[in-house]
Amino acid sequence: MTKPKSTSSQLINLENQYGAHNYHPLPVVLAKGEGVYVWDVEGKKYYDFLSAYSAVNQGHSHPKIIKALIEQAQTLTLTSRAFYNNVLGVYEKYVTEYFGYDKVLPMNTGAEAVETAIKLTRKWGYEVKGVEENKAKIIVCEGNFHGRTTTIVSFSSDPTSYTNFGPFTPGFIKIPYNNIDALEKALRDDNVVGFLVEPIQGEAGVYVPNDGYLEEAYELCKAAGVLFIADEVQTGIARTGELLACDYENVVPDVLILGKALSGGVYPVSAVLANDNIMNVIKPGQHGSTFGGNPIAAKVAIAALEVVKEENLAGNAKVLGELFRKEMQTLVDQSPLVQLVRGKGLLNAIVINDTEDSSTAWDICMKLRDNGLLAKPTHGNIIRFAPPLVMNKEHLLDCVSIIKKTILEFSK
Ligand code: IF1
Repeated sequence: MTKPKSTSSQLINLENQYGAHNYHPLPVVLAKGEGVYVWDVEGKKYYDFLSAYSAVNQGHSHPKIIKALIEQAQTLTLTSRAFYNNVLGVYEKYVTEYFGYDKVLPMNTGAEAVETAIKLTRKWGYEVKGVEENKAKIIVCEGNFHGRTTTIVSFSSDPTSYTNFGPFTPGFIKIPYNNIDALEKALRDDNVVGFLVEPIQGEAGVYVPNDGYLEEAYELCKAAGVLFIADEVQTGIARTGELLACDYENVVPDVLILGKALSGGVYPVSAVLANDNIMNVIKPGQHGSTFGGNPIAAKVAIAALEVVKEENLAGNAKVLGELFRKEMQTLVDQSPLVQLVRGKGLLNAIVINDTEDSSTAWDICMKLRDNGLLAKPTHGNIIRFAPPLVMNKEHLLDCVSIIKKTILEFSK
């Protein structure tokens, strides 16, 4: 007699009892994913409108990426970097040519890649720019989200991210996002070695900066001899309608940080890309990680990046994103609940007309779940909408009608 399948509530109880309570998930228990769809343990089907925070841009369990994963897993999973292997160099050539850089330093998670970029920039500051040792500073923006390590939360402006995790790492200057004057002032400090910025602030609520902000910031950094470090972990890999969000302003970051959809959500893969004059400050034994650049990660990332091009995911995200925002704008016009819609490509958000601490956004997401669409609020009253980029127009319009129906029928 086969064991009866666990129910959603039984599985939720397991996580509550045995798992750290470091998340507050929407109460839905997923058991299967394919393309734009996910299914819960009871077999109910949903549109995934979060894409694991833009990690499954290529859709859940994309067959080409899964095939690469299985084949490499059956061959050679991990060598460590103590030895060479027959996959890493091939991947390094592929990914550096794909994004137009001399070199890549492969890591696993986005936060590791951000930490790598910070260490690389500091070391460049001391050994190339000539800043006095331990005096290097990196400019960051209010409202940033770059991961959850102790150093990264040291420069967070979100108390939920940093409270009681001190003492904090020094050497960071916080300025307002999307404010060129503030950046220009901060760059007057000769100890500044880098400016770390999200081209669109995801977690802060999909804040799209003014047109030209990235380009002006880049030019100011260049004039000040400061590295422009773009965190494209969430905005990269075609999410915003271009391969990179920086492409909208022809900004080529000195240091490019990638993660999430670099693997199509199949395996933890992240990367830092830079040219030789920067990357060559790292010498053998000075940085690395057990799994960084492992054969599975390398093969999976090649497949994931091939899918982006073969299926024109950036072009699709651009067209469907414009359609989505146009449709959401009609909702803004019709419903007092929705203040505005903003975003680029298929990274969008609606701002709910209620106080930051209200449960309205959450309650709406619960109704969206009941109506077959999964999304989750970011801060307070902002709901992020980020479906897989393999979505087609029919899927999108179906999702638009679910969102409209849910919002127009919603009552507190
Ligand atoms: C969580 C947020 C999104 C990122 C950017 C680096 C990282 C992230 C721009 C670190 C990660 C994830 C982390 C995840 C939820 C999600 C998130 F809500 F936390 F802020 F997407 F907005 N740079 N973002 O967005 O990458 O180490 O996670 O691989 O921690 O809850 P990671």
